[in-house]
Amino acid sequence: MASRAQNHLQKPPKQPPRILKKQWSIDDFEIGKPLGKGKFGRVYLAREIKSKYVVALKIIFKEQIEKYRLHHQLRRELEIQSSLRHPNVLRLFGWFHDDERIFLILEYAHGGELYKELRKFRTFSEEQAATYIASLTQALAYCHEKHVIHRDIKPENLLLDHEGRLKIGDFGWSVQSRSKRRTMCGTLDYLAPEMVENKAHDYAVDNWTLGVLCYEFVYGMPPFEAESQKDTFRRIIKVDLNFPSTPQVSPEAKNLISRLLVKDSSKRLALEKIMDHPWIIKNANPIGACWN
Ligand code: AK6
Repeated sequence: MASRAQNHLQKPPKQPPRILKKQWSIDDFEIGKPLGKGKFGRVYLAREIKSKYVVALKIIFKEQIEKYRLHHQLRRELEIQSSLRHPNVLRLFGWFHDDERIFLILEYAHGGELYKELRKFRTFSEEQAATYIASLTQALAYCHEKHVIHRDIKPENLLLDHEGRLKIGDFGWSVQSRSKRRTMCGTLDYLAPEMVENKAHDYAVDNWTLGVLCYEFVYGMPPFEAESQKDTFRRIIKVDLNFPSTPQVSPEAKNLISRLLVKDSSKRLALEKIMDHPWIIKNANPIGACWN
């Protein structure tokens, strides 16, 4: 008893919180099952041994980064991303490296990839679609405020947490998306006309992509899908938008889509206005989670 009282009187040793001091290493983690292959590396389920905290650990080979001379860009992007804190933006908790590899400590989204859900159910209900669009809108408004733009917000990059909340799980870097555009088919689908035409672009590219996603969530396919890249390109720059008669979609949803898929980027509905749109007000779950 006496010793405890004495301890109580002792000044606690001045020590910065563990999280700030900590230099992570691979030995701090137990590695689990692979979660997938991303650009420049693989992602594994992992657990920080001491705290038992479950994370996603992305392993990037330095050789790859050096080959594409991405070292400075990667560093800068990681600094920015680790400062982002939003319930709908996947967290980057930190990073460390050894001789050959760079490790990113990422938030683990237990619900997995949104596009798998979309493929499974083909379409989402308007309530679910509006909830995802509202979550995305808020995440993007936050990112724009922090001057982070051109997020690669196609369904493959959207994750769901254990409560069904949407998380933007990936980030579109200019270098990344340029190389992707050359090597991957179908990625044109989500790009704004000014981007496919290689013109100057700004925050409004994300508003276009919201329109594309909203369409895909309710119709089950992106609006400008075509046999070839060339045809998709043509349909995007013409804004060749049509609404099939099935599945049946409310006029309010079509209205929102039409106000986002506008060629003139300055005339696209602003993010704040999306949150006030009747379709969002009527359908979105304000908690931002969907329990099916
Ligand atoms: C997968 C899941 C979680 C997580 C904040 C690399 C880079 C050159 C990121 C990145 C930050 C940076 C990078 C990637 C991500 C992801 C899926 C998302 O690689 N940067 C090389 C330049 C830049 O996020 N994000 O990779 S990994 C995760 C799954 C699968 C199921 N549940 N939860």
